[in-house]
Amino acid sequence: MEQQRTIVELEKGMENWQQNMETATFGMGCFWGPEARFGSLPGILRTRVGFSGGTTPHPTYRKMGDHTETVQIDFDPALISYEEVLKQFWRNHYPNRDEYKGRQYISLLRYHNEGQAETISRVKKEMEAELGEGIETEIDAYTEFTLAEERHQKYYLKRYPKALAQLEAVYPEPELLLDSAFAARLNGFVKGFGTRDGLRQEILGWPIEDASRKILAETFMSLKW
Ligand code: MHO
Repeated sequence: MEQQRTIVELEKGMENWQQNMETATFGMGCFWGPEARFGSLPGILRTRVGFSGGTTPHPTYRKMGDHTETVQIDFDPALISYEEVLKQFWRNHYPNRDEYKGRQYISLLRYHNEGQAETISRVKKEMEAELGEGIETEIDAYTEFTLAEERHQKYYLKRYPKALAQLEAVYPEPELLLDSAFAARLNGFVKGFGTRDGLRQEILGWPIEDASRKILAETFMSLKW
C-alpha cells in the first residue's frame, strides 16, 4: 500500500524558487494578521512570526522585553518584488501610532542588504506622499530575529482543528506547518485573503511534480472547514 506523502515530499521543487530567494523582516502590529496577509501572496515561499528589534536576550511572547512582534517572509523577487512587499506593508497599517505596550506593536523594518535599504528610502517617499504625512517606521539593518512559540505560527489556520485533522497525513508533525508554502496559503485563505479558485490555480502552477500539484490542489478543494 502506498504511504501518503508528507508536505516535505509534496513541496519538493518549490526550493527552485530559492535560487534568488530574499528574506524580508518587518513589524506592523499583532503578527498573526500580517503572517496571513503575506502568506496568501504568490511568490512568497515561507512565513514565520517572531521577535526582532530589541536587545532582550531569548525573547518569548510573555517576555519579549524591548522587542517587536515581527513577521519574516522568504520570497522570490522574480514573482513578487521587495518594492511590492513594502507597498503592502505600508498600505496595510498606520505606521505612526503611538506606542501603547512598549515596543511590542511598533512599525518596524529591518533590511537584509543595501538593495533593500535603497528600495526602502525610495518607496517610503512615495508612501509618504500617498499618506500625506511623514512615516515614522523604525528602519535599521537586520541583526536578529527570534522565532515565536509554535502556537503563534500560522495562528489562524490553527483555529480550524477540523481542517487540520484532515491535513494530518500531510503534516504528521505540526512543526512542518512552519516552512510550508501550502500552510502559508491556507493560513491566509482562512483569514479571508485570496479566493478558492485563485489559490487552486496558483498551486497548479507551482514548480513541483505534476502529481504533487494535483494532490495539493485536491486536498485544498476538498477541505471542510
Ligand atoms: N489582539 C490579540 C493580540 C495578540 S497578538 C499576537 C490579543 O488578544 O491579545 O499580539
